[in-house]
Amino acid sequence: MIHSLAFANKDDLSGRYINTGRQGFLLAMDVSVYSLTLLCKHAEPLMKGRNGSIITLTYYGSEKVIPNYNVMGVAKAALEASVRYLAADMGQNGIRINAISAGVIKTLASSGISGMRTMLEHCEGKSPLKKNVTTDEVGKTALYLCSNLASGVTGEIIHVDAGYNIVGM
Ligand code: 0WE
Repeated sequence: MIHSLAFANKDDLSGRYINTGRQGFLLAMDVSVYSLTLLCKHAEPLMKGRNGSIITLTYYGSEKVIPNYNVMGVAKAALEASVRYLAADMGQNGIRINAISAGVIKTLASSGISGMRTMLEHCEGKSPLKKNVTTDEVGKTALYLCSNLASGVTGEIIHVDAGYNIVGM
């Protein structure tokens, strides 16, 4: 099962995080975090004893402050913690769950986010592999996590970001 779902109000993805209202906060957490827990609850009986694999998508804004990512950064931190607790719950049924922390990717959806071009150029220059990752590269890691090659991997956050997250300066 692939959980690839997130939402925050556009107003909550700019300016100061401190101004996030309760409704916007709860909406982002509900759609972006709780949805995974609820999907897992319903998937568990279907996957039980069948080597199930669950994947969710996250982003570096959960670990470090990325300008304007704001409430989504807080939601992704909660999502990553959820992956660990869900892994502990579902391990007994042979179900694995992991997150892919993807680098910034140029897509139709991301072109609507202001400052995206600057972020893509920054990541390309700073990452060890000196490039932006592609949806294909994220897909290949998803295939690995779904496959028997990852039979010993659960509760993990795997970065697919050309190494961007390891660089300090
Ligand atoms: O997780 C995301 C995108 C999440 C997202 C994007 C939108 C835009 C349109 C959630 N909700 C909405 N709601 C909308 O109305 N990313 C990792 C991509 C992303 O989004 C950003 C980023 C990056 C990177 C927003 C601000 C700053 C950086």
